[in-house]
Amino acid sequence: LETTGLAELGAATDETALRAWNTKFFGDKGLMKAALSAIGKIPKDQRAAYGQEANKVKVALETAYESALAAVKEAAMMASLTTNPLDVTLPGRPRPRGRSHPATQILREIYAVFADMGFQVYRTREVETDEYNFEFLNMPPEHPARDMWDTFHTTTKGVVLRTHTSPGQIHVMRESCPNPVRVILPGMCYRYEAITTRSEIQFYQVEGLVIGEGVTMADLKGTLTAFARRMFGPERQIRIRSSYFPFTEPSIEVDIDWPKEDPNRDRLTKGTGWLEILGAGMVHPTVLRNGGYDPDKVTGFAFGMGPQRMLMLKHAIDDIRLFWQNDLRFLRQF
Ligand code: FA5
Repeated sequence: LETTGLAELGAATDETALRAWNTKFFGDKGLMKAALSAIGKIPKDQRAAYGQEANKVKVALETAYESALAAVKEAAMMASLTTNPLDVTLPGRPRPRGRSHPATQILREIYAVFADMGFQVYRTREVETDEYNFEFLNMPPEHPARDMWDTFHTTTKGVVLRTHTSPGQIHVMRESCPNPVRVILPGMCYRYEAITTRSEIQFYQVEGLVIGEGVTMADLKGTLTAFARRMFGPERQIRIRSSYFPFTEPSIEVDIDWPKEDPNRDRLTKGTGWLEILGAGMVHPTVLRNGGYDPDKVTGFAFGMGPQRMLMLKHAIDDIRLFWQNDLRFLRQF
């Protein structure tokens, strides 16, 4: 059996032939099994010797089979390597890497600055009722200040796309009252206005709201100054002008000075050297009351900024429409 086995194994030159050989000798109905079970017919005194001999044959054939199989596999691999040579020294193909949108990047920068000052991020809805977008913010239905925000109305009466992030103030107050508040509210806003290089119908705002005992205008000023320094560099000055919003009293607008050495200064600041970045003020007592707070016990400040306009300034981007056009030539620069 050993002689025929080895001879037939030698004749098998590929894996299929080897596997057929294995079935013939070691399969359930194979020759080796038959030879081993034949031990019952051997006279008792010869059985031990027969068994030993049979085992030797089995081991010899098994070992020969394993090495023949390994040799065939090795040969197959070498053949495939020479027909399809693989050059491991070639440089790899670069995988195109995605990146976050510039608007997302500037938002994250803003979150980081405010996080360091202890502000939490709070998200609220983009679809609001007229009450939250206007009335609770001290703008009753016929209030002329509503004209400041050209509004997208929905087919449901009294439901609008928020024109600013300020309605989030009311949500935060109603959830937090009577506790102090220190949050920023980032999100998308919508305005039914003419699209220009500086105005889109859809844009981000970041609202800020702080409420507590003894919160003053000085806190607002300090917070915004610290923010502007971190965002635009430690040399920057901020200028505070008085302004008007129905939901803050007093109200201010904040400009930052633009570096004198920047050749784009005049164009970016319309020749003034200053650039407006946000509106802000002390939360109006009526708004505090609408949020559930007692204006005799607590005060607060709020601000609303346009992160995309800030990014435009930092990088001298001269058209806000580039943000949503998804032109890769623009997006890849950030
Ligand atoms: C407001 O929306 C007030 N809610 C801000 C505020 C909050 C005041 C809290 C007081 C207290 P305003 O309409 O000025 O204000 O918008 C604020 C900022 O949003 C602007 O300075 C600008 O950066 C950005 N912004 C406004 N409209 C557009 C637009 N159409 N496209 C891009 N950015 C815009």
